[in-house]
Amino acid sequence: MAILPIIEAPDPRLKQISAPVTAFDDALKALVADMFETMYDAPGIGLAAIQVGVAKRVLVIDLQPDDPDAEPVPCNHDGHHHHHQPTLKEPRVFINPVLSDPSDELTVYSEGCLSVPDIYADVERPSRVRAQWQDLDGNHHDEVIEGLLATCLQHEMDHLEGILFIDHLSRLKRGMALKKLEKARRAA
Ligand code: GNR
Ligand code: NI
Repeated sequence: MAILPIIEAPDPRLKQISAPVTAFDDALKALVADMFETMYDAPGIGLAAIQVGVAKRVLVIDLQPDDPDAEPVPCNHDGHHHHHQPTLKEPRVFINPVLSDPSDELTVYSEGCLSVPDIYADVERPSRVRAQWQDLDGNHHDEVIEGLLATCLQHEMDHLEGILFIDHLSRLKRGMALKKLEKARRAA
């Protein structure tokens, strides 16, 4: 297991189109394990393989990365005892994902990206999509996905096509984001 370096914009590797996975072997399992470790360390809720320099159609997502600073939640019926209840990890792997049947309904979410650090901007995407994908054993899955998972999955799918969330912004806003990124990099 290893935490891998995350590639940042405007690195041209992020514009590559990723290739389908054909071998569901130990190397793929090792890549996915490293991607989870890298994503939890960052921390982020999703990661595409190209963000660690591997141009393969592999995504990992966990909307509930165990957060030690999570808000305490009331867990007794009387509501008086509030104690810390860590969120449970919910790791999901999507290999060779295909999205279809986008809903007409759209959802706006203030997105961020580990490859575009410290930049956040509203992006509008279909609220629901049909997703078909394979798991680590090559088994096929088919589900309608909604909510934050739909937003995140569409963000990750874009990475497989060489698209970043800032590519959905107006030229002006994208220019401002890239300038801010360049400035932060010069200061670092
Ligand atoms: O950690 C992440 N948060 C996020 C927030 C809103 C929409 C998408 C994301 S994915 C992002 C991690 C990342 O860059 N994945 O490619
Ligand atoms: Ni991203």
